[in-house]
Amino acid sequence: MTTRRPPWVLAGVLAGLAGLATSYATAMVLTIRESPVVAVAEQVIRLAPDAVTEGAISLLGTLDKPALVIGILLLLLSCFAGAGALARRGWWQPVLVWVALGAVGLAAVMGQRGSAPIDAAPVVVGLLTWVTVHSALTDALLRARRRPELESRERRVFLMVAGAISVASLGIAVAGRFVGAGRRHVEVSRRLLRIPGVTRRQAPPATSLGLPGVAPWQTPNEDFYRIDTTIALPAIEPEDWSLRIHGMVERELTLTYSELVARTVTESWITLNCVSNEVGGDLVGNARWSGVRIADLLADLGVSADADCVLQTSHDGWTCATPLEALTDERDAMLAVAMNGRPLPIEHGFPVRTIVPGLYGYVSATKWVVDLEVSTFADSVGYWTTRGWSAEGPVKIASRIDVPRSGDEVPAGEVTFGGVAWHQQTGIAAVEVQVDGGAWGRAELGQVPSVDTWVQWALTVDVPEGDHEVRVRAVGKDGATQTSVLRSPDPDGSTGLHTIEISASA
Ligand SMILES: Nc1nc2c(c(=O)[nH]1)N[C@H]1C(S)=C(S)[C@@H](COP(=O)(O)O)O[C@H]1N2
Ligand SMILES: [Mo]
Repeated sequence: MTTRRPPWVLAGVLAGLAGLATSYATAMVLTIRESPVVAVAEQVIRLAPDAVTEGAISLLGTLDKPALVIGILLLLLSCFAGAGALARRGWWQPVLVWVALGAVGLAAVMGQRGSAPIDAAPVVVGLLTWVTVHSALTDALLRARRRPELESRERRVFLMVAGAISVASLGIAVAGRFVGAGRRHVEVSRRLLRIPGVTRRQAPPATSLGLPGVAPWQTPNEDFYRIDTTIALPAIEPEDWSLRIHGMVERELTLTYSELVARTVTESWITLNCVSNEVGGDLVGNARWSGVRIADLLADLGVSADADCVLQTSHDGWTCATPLEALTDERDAMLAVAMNGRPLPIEHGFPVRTIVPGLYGYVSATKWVVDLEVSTFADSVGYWTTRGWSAEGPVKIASRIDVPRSGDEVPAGEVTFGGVAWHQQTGIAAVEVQVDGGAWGRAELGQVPSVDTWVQWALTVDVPEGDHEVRVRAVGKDGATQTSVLRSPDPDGSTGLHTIEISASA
């Protein structure tokens, strides 16, 4: 056994399969994605030249994708076996194989559209399992090599451990599939859902300035930023969802999903942003939200005159306290059921979330919302307000330069700068750009349907050769100019002007 190769190869293969099993189980339980192996297959399809994909399709018909996955699995098996064989020469020998496969896996999962940090978990868990099991098994083999007199005992140990690992891996993979089945089923329900009153496609009622590199006015769902405190996304079937509205009201109300969508559905373009966004950051997006106005719901319930907030609770236990006024005034604060014409993506709160124009998400935009308690700020604290963030979170005026990027080299002469600016509930009157502390130039603005969305801006400036510092500021429709005072996001949103450095060459 000590000199023969097969046990080493077997150890490598079993360890790799154990890693595949935990990786698959992690993907099923924690994400709404397929396993990393499928992610790699998708990247291969994406990166392969069209001729190759077309050739594969004509050769294999609709079997091209399963065939690709099987091919990747066979390649993985040979890597596992190779790592095992390498370990015979020294425990560190397989390290390169681990690093290489880990890197490919991570690149594939993080390169998926709309990937989130959690999508790395299956690769990390799988890799750790592989390395740990591999080391445990090859350890037994190394011991047998050192003590030939114990060989038959070590072999028994090896075989027992190997058998146990095989059974455990299979169990983990099956259990993962089982636990994740709920979320997968919700994803199917979501795709099949048609909500009356939700327009599938609608041209953005805004003019795009058409400057490449500037954030598109409408943020696609897959590119919309994501903030959540939960690890496993809530999986809620629409028919299992209900919302209780209670507290300081004369009449309580419990709404089912079908009762909710039977009401009048309002559609509104609203820019949502996160209080944690740094100056120039991208925790902001603009979408068309469809839902039921909260003001209309509350109007029938007899809200007490002493109430000043609504404590919102999500299915995952997240909470926030929202000013009652923002939920009852003219703005389109809503229980949203669709985003850009599609049922809410699970990660954005399916089946129902709150959207309140003009407030940061942490005090208003409850995903997977299940409970609204009319109350007072004196009696309510939300998740983030117990962690040092301010109780009130009105959105601050902000502007961002998207092109050129900081650090870019541009040809000297006419340079077109462009980006976005927002001040929900107030609106943007002007955007101004300044080069090297000179005079502020007024940018052209795109047309927008309301004060609740961001505005694209563009300005062409003559830039001489050399290094330059460029800043942007917005002026609100209330006449107030964005402050240049730099403040960190904590406790109620960052301030300061987005500044980039570029160098212009002849
Ligand atoms: N249930 C739940 N809702 C939540 C959060 C959360 O962590 N859990 N994060 C909030 C924060 S801080 C923001 S900025 C927005 C982000 O919404 P998005 O992930 O759809 O962009 O959701 C809000 N709603
Ligand atoms: Mo946020």
